[in-house]
Amino acid sequence: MKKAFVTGVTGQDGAYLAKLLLEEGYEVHGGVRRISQPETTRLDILGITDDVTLHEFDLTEQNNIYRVIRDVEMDEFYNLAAQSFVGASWELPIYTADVDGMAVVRILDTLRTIRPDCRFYQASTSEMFGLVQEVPQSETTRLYPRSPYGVAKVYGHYITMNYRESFDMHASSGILFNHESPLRGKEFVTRKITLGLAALARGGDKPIELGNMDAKRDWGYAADYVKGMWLMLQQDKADDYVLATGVTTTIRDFFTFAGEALGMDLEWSGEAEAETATDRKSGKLVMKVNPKFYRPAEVELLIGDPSKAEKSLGWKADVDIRGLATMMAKSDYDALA
Ligand code: NAP
Ligand code: F7E
Repeated sequence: MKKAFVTGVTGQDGAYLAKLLLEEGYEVHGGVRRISQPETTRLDILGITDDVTLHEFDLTEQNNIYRVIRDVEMDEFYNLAAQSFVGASWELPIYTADVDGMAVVRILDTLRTIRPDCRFYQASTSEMFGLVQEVPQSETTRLYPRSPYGVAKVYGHYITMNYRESFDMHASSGILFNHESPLRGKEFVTRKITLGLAALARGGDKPIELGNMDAKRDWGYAADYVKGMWLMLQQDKADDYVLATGVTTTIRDFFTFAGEALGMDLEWSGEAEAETATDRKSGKLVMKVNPKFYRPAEVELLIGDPSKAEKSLGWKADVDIRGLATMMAKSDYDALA
């Protein structure tokens, strides 16, 4: 039986990946950091909490990383843990650099020293493309990060390549475009929208306050994307791969699709800070812009070219943007029953 270790196992991707690995017959171990109240909600929702062996694990602590790698003796190591919220990274730039950047070399160097044959996956991101230098973005597109988060992830990405090339380690990076699900954190825009719309559809009257409505993202479904991570580590040779849908959508259009899934008929008016959305059916104001959610530097357009992953891994995103918005909106609506 193969043994896998997943950092960030309590996060969105960690939970879906743990479920997939269990289905594939792995013994699954996961890292959780010490918090005042242990939080396994996502594993509970997927019904796998008792099937995953949890270890106290913090990316900032070198000797803790060393001991976990020594004791678990894993065959595959998936590094999904991170300070993953771009918006917070301007307030926490040094912490984000440590957790999303430096921690990657802590893990790689420990693996190199005591477990060199373990396969390694690094959670790289489309945020590294930032101010995009090419459309669509692929594995060879020049990086131009626009946030402390993106900059830290560039380090994690390049050090993964460097350890692969320097020490012949099986270390791969998945350059994943945005992927969402009913388990998505509440601060990310898709979930913030579907939670807010569900509350409005259930009789609430609080409009959702958002920032830049014109930003475009290539959004897929998280459960599809963790399959791609696993496939990367099943290849004979390690490499880097973009996972994306190849379709880009504005925040406004995602909002419209989610509203339609809950039976709303939205009327958009105004521009920039004066933009609003009203539901014609109920007459309720459902969205207004609050500049507090603008970012110091924005990533305006992301659209990925997943052809390498499709060809080499046989991977494909199955859920389209309407399917995703509908799944998330209905899940949040049902949870309020
Ligand atoms: P998430 O839901 O925010 O999960 C992040 C996980 O990291 C949580 O389990 C969190 O633990 C853990 N963590 C944070 N700081 C830690 C630390 N110092 N030590 C140990 N664990 C720590 O993120 P996600 O959406 O699943 O994303 C997974 C990975 O993919 C992240 O690296 C993210 O940057 C990257 N990524 C995500 C996307 C996307 O669209 N979702 C796209 C590209 C790349 P707590 O539960 O205690 O907070
Ligand atoms: O923002 C705009 C915001 O926070 C998306 C992470 O998983 O994907 C994620 O990062 C867009 C941005 O995700 C609000 O300005 C407008 O343009 O949902 P988000 P993100 O920044 O794209 C990448 C690939 C990762 O790697 C990250 O870990 O939506 N936006 N109004 C807003 N965003 C938020 N959060 N809240 C708003 O009110």
